[in-house]
Amino acid sequence: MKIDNIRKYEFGTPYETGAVVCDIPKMVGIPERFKYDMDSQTFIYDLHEKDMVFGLGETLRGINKRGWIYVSNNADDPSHDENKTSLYASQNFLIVDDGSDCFGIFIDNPGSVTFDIGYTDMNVMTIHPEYNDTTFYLINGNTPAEIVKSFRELIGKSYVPPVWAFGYGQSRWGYKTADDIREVAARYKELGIPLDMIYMDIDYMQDFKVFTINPERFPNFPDFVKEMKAEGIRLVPNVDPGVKIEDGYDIYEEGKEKGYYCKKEDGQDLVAAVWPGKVHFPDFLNSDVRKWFGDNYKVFLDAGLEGFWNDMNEPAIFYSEDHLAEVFEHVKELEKKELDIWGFFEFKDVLGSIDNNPEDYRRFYHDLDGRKVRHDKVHNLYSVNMTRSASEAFKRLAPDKKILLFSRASYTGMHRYGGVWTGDNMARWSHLLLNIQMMPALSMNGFLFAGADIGGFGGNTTEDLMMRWVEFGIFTPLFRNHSAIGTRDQELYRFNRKSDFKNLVELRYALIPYITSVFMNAAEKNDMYMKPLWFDYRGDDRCREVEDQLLVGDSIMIAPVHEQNATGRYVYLPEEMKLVRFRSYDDYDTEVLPKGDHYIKAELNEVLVFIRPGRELPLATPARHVEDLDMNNLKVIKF
Ligand code: MIG
Repeated sequence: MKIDNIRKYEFGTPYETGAVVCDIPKMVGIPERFKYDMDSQTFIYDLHEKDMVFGLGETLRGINKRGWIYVSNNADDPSHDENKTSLYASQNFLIVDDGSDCFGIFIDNPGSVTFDIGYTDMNVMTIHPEYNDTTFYLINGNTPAEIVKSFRELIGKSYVPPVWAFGYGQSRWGYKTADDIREVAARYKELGIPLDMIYMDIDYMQDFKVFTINPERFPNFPDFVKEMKAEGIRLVPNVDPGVKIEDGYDIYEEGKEKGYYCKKEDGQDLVAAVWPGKVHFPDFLNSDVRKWFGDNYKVFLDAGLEGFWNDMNEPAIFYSEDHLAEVFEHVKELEKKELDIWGFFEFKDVLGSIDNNPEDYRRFYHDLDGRKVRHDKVHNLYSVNMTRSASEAFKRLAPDKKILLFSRASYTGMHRYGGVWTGDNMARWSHLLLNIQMMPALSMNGFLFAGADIGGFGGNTTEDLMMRWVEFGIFTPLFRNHSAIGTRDQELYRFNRKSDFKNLVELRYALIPYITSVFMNAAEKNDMYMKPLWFDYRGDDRCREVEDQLLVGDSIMIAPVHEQNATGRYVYLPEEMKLVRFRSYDDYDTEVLPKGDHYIKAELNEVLVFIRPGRELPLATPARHVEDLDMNNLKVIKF
């Protein structure tokens, strides 16, 4: 394929990241529109007064990224505060648009890349890769939508999950035994709340060893998988990359013998610690290692499992053996001195440096099929290749099956192998808004199958936050309630307004024909699943500032309520639309509203959907499982 509106420029010696699937001829010189500062190896663009910046996938702040600094450097950081610069993902595609002139750029560099988008100077965007080795793609087009399409052609088609993965999933860190899971299934069944998946977190493993199942907690595991499937529920386990160092553990020993782990400068395998205790990291950047790790999924596939979530693949490091030794040395020195106040802060900083330490990511190497590379230079590719390893294994081991697969960390290119969830958010209203604002940027970057932990992962949720979050989650392709061990229980049956929750989840199931058709269309035609209003109403300056309403496909707009105690909200209509205020799939009222600003009531159990002129919204009759939906017998609400 040749895409003639894309210009490609190379700096240094770029790595084969696998992000791009098309051959684009190389240009010489500096990318059009940009200045380049040789000394600091920085690309500079003067922002126009009206420029908006869209993209960068799973990042903090709003839909318009202007006014902050973002660092693509996959990080396991559970505090997603506004002042942070890195999350779990690095998706280096963005669009600059002033309303008449627009262009896109994709920075293909798997090391750390800093995007200063009007942070240092409100009128300047600078892009600075830590290591020079970069392929810079400049994408021209008449509209943001056109540019997205070209970019997506460049990076290849998005992952499509099995249809049941569009159902509702219940997850929680802390379901320890088969009986815990049976209980969850039974409670949902009792209330008649639809449910397609129950996720298994790390507690199912034997001593947190990858590809093991604790036989006491889960006796006769394949039978249990069958039993649950007969109930219409698929079990989806968490998979972590680190392999526990333990003599006699077959996977550890095989990887050791074959030299499949990431090595330090001196050739020794890196020793890091994660959940299993001390582990080695498989070198997923090597094709033999990918095949080996992937083949291990056979035990899960044989047990009847059809879905997986890849966690901790930034990779997260609780500590490395080497750095921990340094920390103890440092602490011993401090102990000898009498701590003055600066000594005290030094002491605190030393302890704070133990996990996810930048130095540790410079301590080990990959064998990129013959090219030895220090980890930090290709850091963001680790998750891609872990997910690729699974995806390629599924093609070999279960060629006729669609497998659900999504990952925590990501980089461009991983969208071909799996989806993403957005990691450890908190039970905060601001994180519901963040979820809304991340979704269109994920779509732009090809991550169509995406979603957040509904209700919030960390902290204690509340019934109203959960309900509002479900009301947004019913529109996200991945619709999963997940929370951390130690937090308040948040399965929907834990709350008082059980019938409202049931109505909302049923509404999701009624919407599945629409959701899956928008999804498939986006996957096949390289379109977006969720879009900012601006993308379809570019002439309308009022849409520049709409940060909490989204278009889902071409037929509807949503305006989720994301504020505590609100019984309505302001909504901007860029044209006349038909409001459908849902209380359940068959209990709603409708009203045609003119273009403009409106205050619209939405009680705690009500969902606002707006149908665009000439469009229609199909609704199925809900069922307890996706596969029981009658997709041919649909009711439609037309406008
Ligand atoms: O260090 O497996 O983001 O979803 O529940 C925490 C336990 C490890 C992080 C994941 C989260 C999961 C948790 N994991």
